[in-house]
Amino acid sequence: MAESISIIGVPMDFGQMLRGVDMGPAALRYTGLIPRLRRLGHDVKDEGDIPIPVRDDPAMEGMTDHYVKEITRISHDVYKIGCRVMDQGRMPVFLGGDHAIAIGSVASVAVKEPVGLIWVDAHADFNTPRTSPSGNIHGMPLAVLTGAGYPCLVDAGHPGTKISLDNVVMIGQRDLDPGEKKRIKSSGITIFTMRDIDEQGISAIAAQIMVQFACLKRFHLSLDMDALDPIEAPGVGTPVPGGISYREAHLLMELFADSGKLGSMDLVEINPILDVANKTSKLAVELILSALGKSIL
Ligand code: B3U
Ligand code: MN
Ligand code: MN
Repeated sequence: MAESISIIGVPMDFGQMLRGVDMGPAALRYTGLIPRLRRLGHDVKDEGDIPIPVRDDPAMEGMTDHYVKEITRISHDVYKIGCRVMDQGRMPVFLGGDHAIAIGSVASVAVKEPVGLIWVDAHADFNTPRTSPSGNIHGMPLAVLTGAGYPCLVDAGHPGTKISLDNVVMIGQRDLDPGEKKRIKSSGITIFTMRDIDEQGISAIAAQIMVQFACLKRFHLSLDMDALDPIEAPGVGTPVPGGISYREAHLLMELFADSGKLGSMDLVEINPILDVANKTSKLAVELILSALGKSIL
């Protein structure tokens, strides 16, 4: 189905320590995301990039608190533009940036009605400041969205929890921190780790998710490119071996498209400096196209 899509670049790199992930939106545009979506028949509007301070700007000096204040402010900006796009009846596609951009993006798509959230990632991003070994905020957005962690981040956009734990599904995890594991187990959140993918297959998992989301009108896909195997997606800051294959990822996107319920998405964590001949951006664009209706036949 032809969609009205708005592309929102969020070149934010404050959620982790490596520079380069701020170039993600540029790499995705360079790879032809927008003309290729138009060729699929979609009406695409490019909202450009949200202004983000540069990290080596002298004004940023002394910010040693993992940039919590900056990320809070940027989350408000992401939230505002996401809300505007939703009010226009368009589908927002947020281009990161690191995964902390999801604090604002997911908040904006879940304002009017409950939505499902599918978190495709090698990690769970379910740390709080207490459980995080790194302190990096990109390891925390799913915790924040479900109401745990820094209060200023939990309250970004509008006060309080944005998504109920019952409406969240994680896929592709293979690198969890000890405290994060405990939080996952006690939360009862639905998680399909790499072991589950190996045992059950990606299509059986997609079918289970659609049963879980049967009462919801739409879902948001938050796709961290490190969910993929680093052989396919080397341009990420924290690669973890044993990831989702090229074919599994495409099938998952095609099944999401078939569901007719994909309402919005994030594509995050591409670091073009670490990439090999733009391989990760090329794959990311292909996956976005598959999620938005490109089919083999
Ligand atoms: N769980 C670790 C590592 C990590 C999370 N997200 C990414 N890496 N990309 C942490 O720092 O919280
Ligand atoms: Mn992530
Ligand atoms: Mn990750």
